[in-house]
Amino acid sequence: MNPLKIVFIALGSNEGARLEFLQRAVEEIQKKTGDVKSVSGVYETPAMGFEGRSFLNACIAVDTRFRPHKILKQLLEIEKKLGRERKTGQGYQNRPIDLDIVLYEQEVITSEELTVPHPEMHNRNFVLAPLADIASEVKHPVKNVKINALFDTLDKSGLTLTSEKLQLPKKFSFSGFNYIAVEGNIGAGKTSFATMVSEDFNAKLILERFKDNPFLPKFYEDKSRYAFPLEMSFLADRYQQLSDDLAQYDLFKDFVVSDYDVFKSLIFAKITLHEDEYSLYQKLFNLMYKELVKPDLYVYFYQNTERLLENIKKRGRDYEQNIEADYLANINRSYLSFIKSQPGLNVKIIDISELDFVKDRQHYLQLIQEITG
Ligand code: PH2
Ligand code: MG
Ligand code: MG
Repeated sequence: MNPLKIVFIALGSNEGARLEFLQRAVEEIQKKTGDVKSVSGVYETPAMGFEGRSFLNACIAVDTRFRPHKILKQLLEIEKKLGRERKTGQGYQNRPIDLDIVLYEQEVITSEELTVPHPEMHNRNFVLAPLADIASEVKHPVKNVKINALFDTLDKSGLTLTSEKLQLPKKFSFSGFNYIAVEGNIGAGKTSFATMVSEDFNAKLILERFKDNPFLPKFYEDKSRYAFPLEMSFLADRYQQLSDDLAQYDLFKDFVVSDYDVFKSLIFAKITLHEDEYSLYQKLFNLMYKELVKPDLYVYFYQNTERLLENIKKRGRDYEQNIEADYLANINRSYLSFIKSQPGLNVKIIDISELDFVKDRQHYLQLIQEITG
């Protein structure tokens, strides 16, 4: 999962219902590329560099996890979807929609398909005027000059700010939730998803600290010898982390999302412990469980065994590489029977076996919709 980056995109239209094309492009970018954070005013400018109807131009700022070349591909797809046909032959043509990457953080890219910053941006008032609305203090990474300063140097004849407004797309809302636990099998994608949600929706993130557990690698070597200390130390860690982190209210966050629920301890213990060990374990678990804040939503990601194994291989933790399909299938069954036994828990079981929410933002948004809707 890539970190969030900010990309500035210039929009232009000089054919058909120009404002509508700009607005539809904003909606498509929200779906495909990332969260549209701000929109500029809408400017009218004569077609520059060719004879044609005048343009409406605007710029938007987008939070994205995609790399520039991928975004270029997405923008070309959106242009096509909105009816743009690129005719062969040189020179500029009228177009219902043109979408250009103007800035991607402070990165400088020169490849055959893509140049960032946009090579003409500093000469174009139809780019700099809207860009200055939303990024006046941002520096052009090559010229090393702020956008508003670049704009000041340009001739502004022919440029008019219209009274038209672009709308920010409708956003999903997690209001009404205080604490969401994301659960699922080993390799289901709990951590990626919880992390994305926390970044995109301003939630406090609680991640399981499995890396610190010295018994985990040993356990995979010799299960029956190390299961009890492993399960005990997981329980102690999880109890401590959840009671600390959930009690500590963060004024600046809207809710909490975690990549596990404490019940996970019991589910795994039931599989890995001998019967007598398990009943001892259960006693302790119940004492601790009573004290903990419960999630108001428990999301269970169902993933098929084949893809779990694929994901485990991809993330490449040494000690996980010998996990067997049967063990994963068993864990899944145990989760489902646990869920059935908890009528008081607000659960959403979501089948993610057809989804790739890290690569495909539409899949991600589909999940967000299922969870919040
Ligand atoms: N885009 C061009 C060429 N000329 N002129 C205006 N006014 N607005 C544009 O967006 C524009 C242009 C190439 O993409
Ligand atoms: Mg262009
Ligand atoms: Mg273009």
